[in-house]
Amino acid sequence: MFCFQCEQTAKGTGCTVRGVCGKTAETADLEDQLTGALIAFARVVHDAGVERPCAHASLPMIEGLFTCVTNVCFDPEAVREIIARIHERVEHVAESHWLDPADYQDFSMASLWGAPEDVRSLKSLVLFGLRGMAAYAYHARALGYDDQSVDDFFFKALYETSATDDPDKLLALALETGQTNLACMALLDQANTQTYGDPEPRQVELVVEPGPFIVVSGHDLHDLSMLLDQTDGTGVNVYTHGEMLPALAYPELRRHPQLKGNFGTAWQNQQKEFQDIPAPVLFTTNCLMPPRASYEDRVFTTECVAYPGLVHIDADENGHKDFSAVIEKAKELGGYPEAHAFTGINGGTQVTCGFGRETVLEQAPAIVQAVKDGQIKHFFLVGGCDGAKPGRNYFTEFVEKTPQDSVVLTLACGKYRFNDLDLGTVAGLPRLLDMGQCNDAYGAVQVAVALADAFGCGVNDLPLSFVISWYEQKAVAVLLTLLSLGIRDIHLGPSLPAFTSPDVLKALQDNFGLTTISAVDEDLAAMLG
Ligand code: FSO
Ligand code: SF4
Repeated sequence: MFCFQCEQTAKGTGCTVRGVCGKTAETADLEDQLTGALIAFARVVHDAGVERPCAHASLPMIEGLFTCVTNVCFDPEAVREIIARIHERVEHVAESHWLDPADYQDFSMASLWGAPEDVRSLKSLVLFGLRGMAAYAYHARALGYDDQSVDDFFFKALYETSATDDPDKLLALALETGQTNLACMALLDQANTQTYGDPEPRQVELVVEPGPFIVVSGHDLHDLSMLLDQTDGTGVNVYTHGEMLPALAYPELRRHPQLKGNFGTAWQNQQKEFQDIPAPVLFTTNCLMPPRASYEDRVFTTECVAYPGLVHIDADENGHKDFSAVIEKAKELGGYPEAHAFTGINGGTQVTCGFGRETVLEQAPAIVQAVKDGQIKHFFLVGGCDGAKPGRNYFTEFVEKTPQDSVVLTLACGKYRFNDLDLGTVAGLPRLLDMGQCNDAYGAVQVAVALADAFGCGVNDLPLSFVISWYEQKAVAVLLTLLSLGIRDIHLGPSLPAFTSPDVLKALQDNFGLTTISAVDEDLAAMLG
């Protein structure tokens, strides 16, 4: 096996024996085969002259890419099943366009991993960005939203990665991936807010009430919504975990009184947080870690998430999922006999969420005035993934040290490093504004653009600094989006991706001022200077 797509990759260079994430060599090799099949699929669609692949083609393409995201699928059988579906599609397209299916064998990923360093680096940037974007496209589609230009791009970009080794073309393709991901995140924003309303700010006490409950993790609001419909009136409460926390702010989800609050923190703490939990856990997406024996009988998966031996809940032909096994498990386990209070990473007893795009934009005139009056001097976007490796305390320290006359926007699971801190208020606003999940980077971009418009300048001229923590491929997609918008001087941490070759890194530094985090005080001084 060879895999170097995430931040925790072995020795900072690549997992070759078994994934640090727990992925076996068998599954990793199958995911390579799946990716090779997807490239062959893109090639046959290209050669057949199909300009607009329909939903029968786009859905398996999106599922195939999403399956390969870190901490999604650990189950070789699940990967084999999707490979078989892709092979069927390849044959179907070839035969219906008088092409020979034999010309569309799985592309060899070994040839990509063994390619000259810069080619491998640029192609990886594109491929991993596509995997991240596929997750967002998948969630939007679950709510009935799709965008043909996004769907087309998966095919076009995968085809291009097999057709060219030209570094300039590949760098342009990486930026186009970022641009398309902005459209994809806009689509998901539209899907979420049109279906569940605009998030509204809310304080969440870190307490689990007595009685049976279910913990829901991952990013998929549609799955949570179906579970809420099915738990109505059952006496079973529902708590979010990790990236599902922002769901607590959507009015249409909140109308279910059993959606009580949040349990636990970010994904990498799940093995500790779930070991004694008297409740089942439903994983709607990444980040799943190999479950310990102490709680594996309580973990359920759905969608592309799969792990051998865990109960997987599939949708029926109408898209309906039957969560009764999860609800029964909750009743059987019974929950805590008394209220169970816990704290965030820093000992805090509550967190605030729901500062989505609309809420922050409504405040824009007041924010602009506060900047003009000198009450707010700087904005920081401190967002991205959390992770297990050391070095991530940087983000806690960074936020703690941001000056009182600054605002910190945050999103994605990295916020658990500091979302229980009380940073106080500035100009009547909380200083820490949680904008939502990683895909809500779209909202943060809209806020930045609105501020730039209000001040008649570009985003890079604003007193705004980006401090991004990355772990997996959705963060790669978001980073490419920010770069495609020309946003400069992003600080990325805790380390740079193993898949950026020295030349590619130099190009990103020269063109965008991309840099890695160093010491908090130095970085802050540079940003405020
Ligand atoms: Fe985190 Fe995992 Fe949302 Fe990622 S839960 S690390 S960028 O999947 O997707 O932020
Ligand atoms: Fe290694 Fe990350 Fe790949 Fe898992 S996803 S095999 S940890 S590089």
